[in-house]
Amino acid sequence: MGIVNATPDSFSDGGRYLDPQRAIDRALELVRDGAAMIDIGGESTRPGSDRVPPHVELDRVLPVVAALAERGVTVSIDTMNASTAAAAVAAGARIVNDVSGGLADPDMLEAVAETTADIALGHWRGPSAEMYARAEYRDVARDVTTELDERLRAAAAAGIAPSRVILDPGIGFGKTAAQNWGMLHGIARLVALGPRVLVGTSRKRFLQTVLGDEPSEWRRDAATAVTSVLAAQAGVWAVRVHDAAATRDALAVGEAWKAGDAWAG
Ligand code: PMM
Repeated sequence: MGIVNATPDSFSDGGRYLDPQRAIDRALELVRDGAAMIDIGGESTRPGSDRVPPHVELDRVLPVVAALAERGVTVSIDTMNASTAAAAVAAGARIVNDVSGGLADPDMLEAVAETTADIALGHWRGPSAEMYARAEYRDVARDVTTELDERLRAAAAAGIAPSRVILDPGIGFGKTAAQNWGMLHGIARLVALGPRVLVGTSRKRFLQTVLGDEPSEWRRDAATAVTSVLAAQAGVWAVRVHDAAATRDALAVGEAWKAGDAWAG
């Protein structure tokens, strides 16, 4: 899943793709680089960021969603607003990606239930401005899996079958760097729950645990590509990345390594 943030302030690509034509061009480039789908966002969720009004978010994303859907691209809409989700699906989006797992907007699950779109439910313990205050876990992989199971049940109660649900552990959301690594280490527990799993590590701050302070974009993309391979090996369905080419190459290397047993004596 390739990322295009049509925002002025996202963590990594903020300001680059606010202009719809630039966002569309970037998305098509990601598809050429091997992305199977494109996630479009119009509201930054970086730690400490404030919410934007839904009409501002919608104005940013709708022309991009419509243009890409028209070209046959599988589009995911990254939003916590039911009204934005519904409008984006009407314009051709196939996945609603809600990092709050349907908790930020009480109308979200019902709005998606009325469509045929899939929904990605992220693990979330509150708005970005205050999320680190809630970063307490006894066993992060177990606790996140339990909380996402509750969101899966809430979706089912609203009329969204589990086959339409994708679960995301919310790397960087309400978790310290150590907790993010603990979550990735235990990702198989979430995979075992059943629904497809999506993981987003791309260029995130916790990678500095291994990269050190102020790593270049190139080094963050290389580290992300490694997480993509390890996620795939753990049974994860998709990874959300800024650099589709690096992840595509890394996944191909992982596949070749696995296929190598055909040549072993
Ligand atoms: N992370 C961000 C935004 N949207 N969606 C999903 N499903 N999973 C994520 O981990 C996730 C997301 C924040 O990162 P960005 O500012 O680089 O887009």
